[in-house]
Amino acid sequence: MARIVVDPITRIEGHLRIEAEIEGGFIKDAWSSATMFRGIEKILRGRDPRDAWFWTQRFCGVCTTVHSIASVRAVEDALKIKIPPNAQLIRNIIMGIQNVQDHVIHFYHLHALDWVDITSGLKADPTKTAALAASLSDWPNNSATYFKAVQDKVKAFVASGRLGPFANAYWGHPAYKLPPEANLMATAHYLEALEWQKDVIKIHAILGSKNPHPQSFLVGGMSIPIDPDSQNALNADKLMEIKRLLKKAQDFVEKVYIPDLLAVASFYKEWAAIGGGLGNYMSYGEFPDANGNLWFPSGALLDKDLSKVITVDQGKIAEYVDHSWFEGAGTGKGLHPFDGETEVRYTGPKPPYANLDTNAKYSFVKSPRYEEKAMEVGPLARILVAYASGHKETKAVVDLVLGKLGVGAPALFSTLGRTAARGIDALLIAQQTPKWLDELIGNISKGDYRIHNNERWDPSTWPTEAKGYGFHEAPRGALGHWIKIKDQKIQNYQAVVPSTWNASPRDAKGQRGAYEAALVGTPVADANKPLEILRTIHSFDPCLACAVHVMDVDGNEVVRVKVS
Ligand code: NFE
Ligand code: MG
Repeated sequence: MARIVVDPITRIEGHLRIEAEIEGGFIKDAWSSATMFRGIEKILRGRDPRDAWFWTQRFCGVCTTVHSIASVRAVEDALKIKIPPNAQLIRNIIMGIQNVQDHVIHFYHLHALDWVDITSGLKADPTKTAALAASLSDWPNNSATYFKAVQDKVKAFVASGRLGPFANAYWGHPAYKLPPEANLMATAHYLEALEWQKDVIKIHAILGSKNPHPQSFLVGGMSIPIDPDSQNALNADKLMEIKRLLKKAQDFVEKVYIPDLLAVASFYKEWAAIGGGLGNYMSYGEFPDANGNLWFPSGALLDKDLSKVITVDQGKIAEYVDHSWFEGAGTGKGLHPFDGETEVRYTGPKPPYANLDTNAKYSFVKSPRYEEKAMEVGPLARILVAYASGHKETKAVVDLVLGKLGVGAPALFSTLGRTAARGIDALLIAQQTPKWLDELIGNISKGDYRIHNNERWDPSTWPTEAKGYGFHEAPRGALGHWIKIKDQKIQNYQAVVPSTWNASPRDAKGQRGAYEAALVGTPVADANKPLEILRTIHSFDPCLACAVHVMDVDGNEVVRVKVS
């Protein structure tokens, strides 16, 4: 049996190593390993809880805001702070555009090249490409001249021999199925999305002074003043600029991303039966209104059963370290995050090594479980939970997409389903975010400028001991921060992030994590070029920086695929 290693899997954030056993052209078993560590959870101990969001935000530079919102929510939960409606709406807008931008970047820049062969696009007929694009949407750039210009640009790039981001790919692989025109169209949109994403995220600069890592979060609300008469506050000009950028975001998702997604998916329908994996899904729900009611519902599904949505209880979450490079409790029995530990101890082989001992510890990611069950989190989980809960907007879009692809709901339990759900998520949020802006404008026009609740700002008003948790549906799924406060200081802080769930190694019972389970049964045409592994793993949009709350310290390893 061949054991192949992909390390690091390219186009992800952080270092992820996959080892897979292949037999008869299919993956028989797989192991997911995170190969780097930092440990911000420990750095937080003893600090002021009001500062925690600023530190946790640095877990990652990709989902840059998500660890700030989870953190301020955890502290607000612990200290029983209710934030003003305008702060809630501004948070929703910041998180909403973060999700939309992140999903578009994932589709075009981190995932598309698993499905799109750029080199094939060089052979496309620009006139036919324009006709194809025009049949899908009325996007203004659908002209033959435009596609010819893109083709010439990419040809010049290839001729220069400096391929940059396009260098490490399996061009010409038989698993690429798109006709040249579809490849050229997607390549053009890859380049357009680069420009688009830097523009729409200016909303973070307006509401948070910068991106990545907006600066205006605050326990109790936000620190951005609202004053229609001041140039230094959130005023009418700035609100109109946000409106314009939200429209730009929505237009691109509706007229480029979704049509491309449907066009690409229609050539890869066999992937609706590959990569399903665990079949257990969990979403924490997101986008609270002024009363804290969530727009996307929270819930969990087990064994692909859409008829029963389980209520999520954070008390049922525990992390195991049986196969993770940590010591202490959490072995054999999971630790609830309030009592979680981060005692790192690397016991793996010294690099360079051929294989990890996957019977022992083999990752810096812990294994979170819900009632001892491995769960998949992410846009697919979010959309399935919303769909199964009868969420009106989600149901309408999901049924539309399934209808256009001519497949039923079970097709969603797959690699293709994961990729489609991310687009559906982006569309739903892109259409909803302008409504939160309108609500905010409505509040301001009625004279409500409240943005921060400072009743508990002074630590002398706090109880001696308090604990709380903060949930957020990050682009990659269910994110939770747990905090224990003692004598006004952080006593313990634990984060269980989306990629921790999905990238987790085996637990005490030997149950696979979501990536591992999804790979089992995946066909691999050429073990030397395991494009199919990239497709399924990238469909989760892995972020290992988040998963172990780390940063790459050496950053000098290139793709290594080994067959033994
Ligand atoms: Ni670094 Fe993150 C998101 C979080 S994934 S990207 O979305 O939390 O683990
Ligand atoms: Mg953690």
